[in-house]
Amino acid sequence: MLSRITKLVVTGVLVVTVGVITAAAFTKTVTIKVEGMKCAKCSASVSKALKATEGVQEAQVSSEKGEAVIKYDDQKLSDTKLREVINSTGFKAVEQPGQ
Ligand SMILES: [Cu+2]
Repeated sequence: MLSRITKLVVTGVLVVTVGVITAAAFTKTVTIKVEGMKCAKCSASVSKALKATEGVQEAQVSSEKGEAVIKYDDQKLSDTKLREVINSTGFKAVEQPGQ
């Protein structure tokens, strides 16, 4: 029979493991092409809007590449919502097949 302490430790390890796996499973990274960004101020405003969105964990926006690389929580957000956020800043998220 397992001692009480062993049971507690096993339960604790399980909870942490499941938590880590769950967090990783719900994190998605997407690259969205953005039209209309001309300088660092443009990319900064897109980046700011994205980071202010609940569920966005990381946003790297480049005006030179014309794209935004976004790491987000799949449970809270969708790519459609991210495009809406980008469009709301006055720039245009380009629809890409297969995303
Ligand atoms: Cu600009």
